[in-house]
Amino acid sequence: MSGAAAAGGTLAAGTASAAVVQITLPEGNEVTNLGISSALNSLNPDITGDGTDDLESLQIRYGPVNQSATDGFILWNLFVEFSSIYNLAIVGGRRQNTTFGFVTSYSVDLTGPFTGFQSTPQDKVAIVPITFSDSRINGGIETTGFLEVRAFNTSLFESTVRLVRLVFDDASPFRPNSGVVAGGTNREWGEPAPAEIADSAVRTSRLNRQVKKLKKKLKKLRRDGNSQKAKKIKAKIKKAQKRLRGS
Ligand SMILES: [Ca+2]
Repeated sequence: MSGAAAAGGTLAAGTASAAVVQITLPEGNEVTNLGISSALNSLNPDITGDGTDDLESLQIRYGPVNQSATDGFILWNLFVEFSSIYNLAIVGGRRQNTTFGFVTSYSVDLTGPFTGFQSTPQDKVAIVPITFSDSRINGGIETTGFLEVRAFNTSLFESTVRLVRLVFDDASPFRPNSGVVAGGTNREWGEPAPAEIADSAVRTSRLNRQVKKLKKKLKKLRRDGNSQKAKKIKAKIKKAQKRLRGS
């Protein structure tokens, strides 16, 4: 990802947990303003994917705004608000100065008021605290997590705001107070933790060794004509193979 990373929300106190996970949002969950009079809006407010909207206060505004009454700047902007608590302005555009005409100027701001204009397109990512409920997450208790948002200028008149991922603690409804970084990656929700994967690998390896050993034993017993014992070993192999398929 190009552009500077900017933390959109401070990681305030919450409950520490090792169970921080993310839901990677499908590609194309974004809105782009097309010039000054329209927008291509594909923002999906159901970020958990259960069919119920999570961003109830989502507001999108676009078009020319009078940035400053005193110097006459006009800005083509895109403004997205995710909740009534955390207002995020994502702005891009070209300025027009009443005295000097058009000025090539870009700006993206994820945290509030404009921080300035640049001569090149801007690209920023931030994490925004949000609250949501989903019956599959924390038993349906209202959970606070972070929504990662990327905002970038696509041209002089167009900017995009893209929802990237939802990060939360799937063992606590409180927002994680560590382990979440704008532009970072967390374990995908629903996927086993590394410890579980390691456990599974150890179990598989042990069962494989067991099967190999039993097969060797079976071969010897058959050679020796001990069919009764061979039958028992064969059953053991079958059992281990069944466990292998399930591991
Ligand atoms: Ca949802």
